[in-house]
Amino acid sequence: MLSFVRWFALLMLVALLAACSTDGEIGTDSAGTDDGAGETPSSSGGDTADSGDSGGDTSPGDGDGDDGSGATTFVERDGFVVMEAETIAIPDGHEWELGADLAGHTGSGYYAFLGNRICNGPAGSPLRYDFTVETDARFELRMRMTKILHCAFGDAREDGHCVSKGSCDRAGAPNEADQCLDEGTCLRDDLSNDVFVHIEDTDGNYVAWKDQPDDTIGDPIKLFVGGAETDAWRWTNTRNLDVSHAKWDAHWDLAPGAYTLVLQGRSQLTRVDRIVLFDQDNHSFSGDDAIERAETR
Ligand SMILES: [Ca+2]
Repeated sequence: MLSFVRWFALLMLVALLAACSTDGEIGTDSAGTDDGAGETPSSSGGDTADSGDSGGDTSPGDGDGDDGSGATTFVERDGFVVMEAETIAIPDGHEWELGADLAGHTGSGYYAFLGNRICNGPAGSPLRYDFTVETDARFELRMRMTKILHCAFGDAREDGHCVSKGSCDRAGAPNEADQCLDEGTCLRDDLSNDVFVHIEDTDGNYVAWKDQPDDTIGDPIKLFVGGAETDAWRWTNTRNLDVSHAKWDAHWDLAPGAYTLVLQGRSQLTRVDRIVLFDQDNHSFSGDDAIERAETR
């Protein structure tokens, strides 16, 4: 009888240990799921348009995994990396479209951003341009873009432009004489002129630009195109990175190696034709030259 009690107790002990072991396995599986299948935040932004200049809900390095990169790597040739915006495919669901109607573009066309509002909005719809450099140098980023005229809702001055800044709500395009004729609308020529940019290394680490303020490292940064012209192609200038209206040179000190330029949308209907990075230690930039150069890939 005693023997039976001992045998029964041993059986219960084994059953108890087995139950404990099962609990442990469940815990491990749960933690693993959290690590491996976290939800990727939406890159197309929410309803936070008109927020700050360098904001955005798309952190560098959180690529959607379907970004279309990998097929094309651009290279440095004679100090220049030359890329047509439209060479990289637009990933599914990203808010860009190929255009070709505006004359004077290079390559087969340009990309226009369809997200956000005409004033601004959060970073989203990343396009990734892989490139390599072979020179240890300071590279300057230039992008060929356009501004676009809009009719916005608001009060017009005598010349038809908006009093103050008008609204960010688009009321359509002006007529051929660049006038907004509808009641309660006015002309704006300071919109649809910027994107977000940053550079990553091959591990997805953020590569800061020269003298970048510490509190902006990791952020997509606004790059705008200036000038008075609209609906005309124009290169960004050297000092067109913008952090809360402070301007910075678009200069990165790069060691030889592989990188990715990440371009994201900011204001709606901004158009990007061509992108150049050049070794500004040893070369100078001219807009005509940058148009005539062949793509480097
Ligand atoms: Ca182009």
